[in-house]
Amino acid sequence: MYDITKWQHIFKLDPAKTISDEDLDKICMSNTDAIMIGGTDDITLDNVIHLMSRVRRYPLPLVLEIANVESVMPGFDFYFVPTVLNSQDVQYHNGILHKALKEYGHAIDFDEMIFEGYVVLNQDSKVGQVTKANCDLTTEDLEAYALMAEEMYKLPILYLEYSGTYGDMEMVKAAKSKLQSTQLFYGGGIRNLDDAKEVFEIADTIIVGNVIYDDIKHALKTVKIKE
Ligand code: 1GP
Repeated sequence: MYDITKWQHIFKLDPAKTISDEDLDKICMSNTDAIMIGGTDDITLDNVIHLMSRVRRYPLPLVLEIANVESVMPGFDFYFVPTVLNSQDVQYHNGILHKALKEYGHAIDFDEMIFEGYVVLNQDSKVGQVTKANCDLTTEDLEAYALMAEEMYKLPILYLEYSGTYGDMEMVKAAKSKLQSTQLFYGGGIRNLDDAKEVFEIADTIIVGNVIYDDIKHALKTVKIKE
């Protein structure tokens, strides 16, 4: 019912962080295309269900970006399943996924599952550390990952994850240059509308996270890329 390929802007909410009802209302009524619930640390069944029930009152697509098997629950429109292409730990390629499918494969509606190729580009970020990502990449390295996503794995999404820091636009351009069918997501360090516009000139979809929690006014303005 929802067409992910048309999404241009996503707000990512971290279930381990606190957001007031007032700010949540502004985020959900902001004309963003979707809300994604996701994070790296302290993602539990309890905090995911709590945030989901608060966001569910609003008529917009809701995605769970799966951080661990323990916090997965029914009730989302989509489940984004990351595979970290530059992780040096096989768990983050397909190890966790294998375990999950072994246990729950019979009960999964695969139409709701979206496989998301991740390239983590901020070594100091939590996700960089946890997944043991090799972030020391040249534009040629990144182009090869983009080809891997587009031509080999045929992934619907390639997500450049700069989490917490604003990325190198030359890298974003390099990834984009190899993509046609695969949708390019960019997340990391978008703090205001100017950042959002710059990234959105290259990427298909931008993800705005942290700034929601420390500068809601500027966070809301990033949605203006859609105008
Ligand atoms: C994090 O890509 C998202 O997973 C967004 O990054 O929190 O830096 O906006 P920021």
